[in-house]
Amino acid sequence: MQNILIVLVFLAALFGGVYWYAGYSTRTGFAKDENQNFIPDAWEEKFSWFFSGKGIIMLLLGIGIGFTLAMVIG
Ligand SMILES: [Ca+2]
Repeated sequence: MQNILIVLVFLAALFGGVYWYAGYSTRTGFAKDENQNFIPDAWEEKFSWFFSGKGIIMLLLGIGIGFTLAMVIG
């Protein structure tokens, strides 16, 4: 269970970092974002599901972390 928790926390941090970087790089003009949705256009073609599913992905990770944390603690 502890390994699952570590993986989930790692994924949440990784995804959070990617979402943050997408917003940061487009806002600063570092990445091309012609349609102004704060997702680098280069990523949008292949990973649009990853951004459109942001809410549900982070929600599921949060639930998963809460569940495994409860199992680990007690
Ligand atoms: Ca875009």
